[in-house]
Amino acid sequence: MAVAHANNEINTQIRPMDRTMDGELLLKLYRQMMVMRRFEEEAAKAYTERKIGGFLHLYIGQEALGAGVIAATQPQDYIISAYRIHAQYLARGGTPRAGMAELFGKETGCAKGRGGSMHFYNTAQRFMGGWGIVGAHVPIAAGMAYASKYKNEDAVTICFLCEGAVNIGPFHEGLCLAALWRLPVIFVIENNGYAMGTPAKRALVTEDASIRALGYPMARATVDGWDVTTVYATAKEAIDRARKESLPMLLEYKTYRYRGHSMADPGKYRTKEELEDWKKRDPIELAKRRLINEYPALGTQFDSIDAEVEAEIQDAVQFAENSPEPDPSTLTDYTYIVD
Ligand SMILES: Cc1ncc(C[n+]2csc(CCOP(=O)(O)OP(=O)(O)O)c2C)c(N)n1
Repeated sequence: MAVAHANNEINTQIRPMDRTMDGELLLKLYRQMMVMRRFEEEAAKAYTERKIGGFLHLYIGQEALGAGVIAATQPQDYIISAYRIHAQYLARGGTPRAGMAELFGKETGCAKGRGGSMHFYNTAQRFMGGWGIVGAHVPIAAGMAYASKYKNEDAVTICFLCEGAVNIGPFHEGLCLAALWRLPVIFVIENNGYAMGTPAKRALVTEDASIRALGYPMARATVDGWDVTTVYATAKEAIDRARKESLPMLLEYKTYRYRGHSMADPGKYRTKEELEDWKKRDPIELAKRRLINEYPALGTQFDSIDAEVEAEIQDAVQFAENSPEPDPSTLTDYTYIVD
């Protein structure tokens, strides 16, 4: 992947690249993607049993992005995201227990049961949420990167957003500030093809949302987002460069969500064939095939990993079920009034 900044060549396509990945890391990412998927499948089940209220947006199908990008970060880096965030939270070291308890609205949740599906937090690991207003977190990401730069911290901010955000005003405000002040921030567009029921091709004007970077200008790339090794390699290159040169980038991955926009959406705006076609690129199956073919010695561990993941997720559900509700007397804690 070639990246460039103002006054340099700005790449328009991703070139073939070395996707070799350490086998142990690939196995770790396979496990992580399994945790993400089983976590959300159980969440969907609990939602239909009315154990979870509010909205529930699932990431199923997109797992290679959360896993691959976050694996390329360092502990001092910041992550901020929109509302389809369970998987990213898990990739950043959040536990299935605290995540599931948050969905169940319990005191033991990662936002003490106050946030729910869209507002997972884990500030200890610099996972800064969880934002429901489309595009509104983009300038916040620029602010976080500004703070790191101001404090001479060696941190890069990763801002996940989806393609529906790239027509929103704050997206452009955030990118403008990031380019103007040369901030170490990677805006990661998870282009899953739809903003609710609106296909990207009916809203974006261009096929690649990363084209929006040209107006500032900043480096950009559009990459296939279903092979975790590709995602990791491209994200690592982008993040390393942002850290070294203190520069922003707009990095788009093409992906697909298998489920509707939220649990309330049956997804009738797309055909079964389209969905089945994408499932052939399933990121977890792809990682498994790569492990079997490229690391046969490691590829024998799937059964025990899958059983371990299953136990971890069932434990998380039990933990959430058994945890206490927030005490009503704490209703106004963590809220504030501006006079
Ligand atoms: C400013 C704003 N406008 C409208 C909404 C309602 N809304 C919630 S999600 C969504 C679609 C966003 O699509 P996209 O950014 O592509 O994310 P995806 O759901 O595909 O991950 C809209 C319009 C909102 N939350 N914020």
